[in-house]
Amino acid sequence: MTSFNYDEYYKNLGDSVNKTMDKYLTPDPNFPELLNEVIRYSVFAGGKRLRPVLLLATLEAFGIESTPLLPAAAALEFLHTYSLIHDDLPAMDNDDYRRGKLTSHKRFGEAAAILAGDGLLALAFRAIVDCLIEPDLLILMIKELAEASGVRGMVAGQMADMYYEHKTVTPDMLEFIHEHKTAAMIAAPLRMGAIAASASDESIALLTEFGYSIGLAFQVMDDLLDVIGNDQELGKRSRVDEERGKATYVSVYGIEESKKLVDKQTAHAISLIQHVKELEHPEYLIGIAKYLSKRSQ
Ligand code: GRG
Repeated sequence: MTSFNYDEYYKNLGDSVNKTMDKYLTPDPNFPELLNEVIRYSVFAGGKRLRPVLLLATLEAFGIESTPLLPAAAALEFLHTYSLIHDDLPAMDNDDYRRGKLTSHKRFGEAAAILAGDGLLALAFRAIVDCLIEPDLLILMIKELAEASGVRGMVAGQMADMYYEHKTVTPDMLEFIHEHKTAAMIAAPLRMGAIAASASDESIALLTEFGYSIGLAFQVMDDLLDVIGNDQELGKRSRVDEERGKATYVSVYGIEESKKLVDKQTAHAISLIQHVKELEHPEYLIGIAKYLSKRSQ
């Protein structure tokens, strides 16, 4: 018997997401070419596709065909890309590079980058409507996406992150920032997948906690990679964080405690998955949790 190849499985899911996004971004001669160019530059700059892959893997873990929900997967990545473009702007993190390439505003100018981000945010909600699923479930999925990305989710986390710059940050504040800025958008695909699968409230709650746990582990790992990663760009970002007076898990807890926190959150997440009764393939989600705790980029 051949063993299941996780890398190939996740890569195939990511490829399907790329193809779906490509369809939504076909150039249209009736609209400004620059807008599509900035958007395509940012979307296809080499992201990991974590959020859409989490959605598709959740659906398949429940034994559900994921293809009809590819527009929701694309929506998650469109939204994520908008957040990165805006996060890099001079008014926010003022970064020159992302994923080893010039940031959108450095390459195309600030106005074009702002508009590309705005366009992607709207495109996310346009795309998700194309999911082939019962309308009452789709409405709940759209609500999840809006909540996770909006004023009670990512935008609130980003605001708190800016507000606490150059201030003394307690562990509780740090948790608030990252629970909202990063983890909410990682828990969202799990909740959306569970909703699409008509999972029980108990299972949705377990998957939500799984999402927040791997989301926090992901953020701690991100802070660790800034300090101990090989990538020059990542190293540069950590200096920028320091200059801007941003608290990170490493600055609050230190390297060794941060590594322990990643392992603790990952182990907790994996222990929760065992209790989600309806899952046919819990290993798809356990595999992602393990991959994230060992990632090098
Ligand atoms: C502008 C409203 C608004 C929000 C921005 C996502 C975000 C909020 C800021 C990004 C800052 C940052 C580097 C956070 C650390 C965790 C994180 C979200 C990393 C980027 O996500 P990855 O690693 O990116 O999934 P790729 O490049 O793989 O898509």
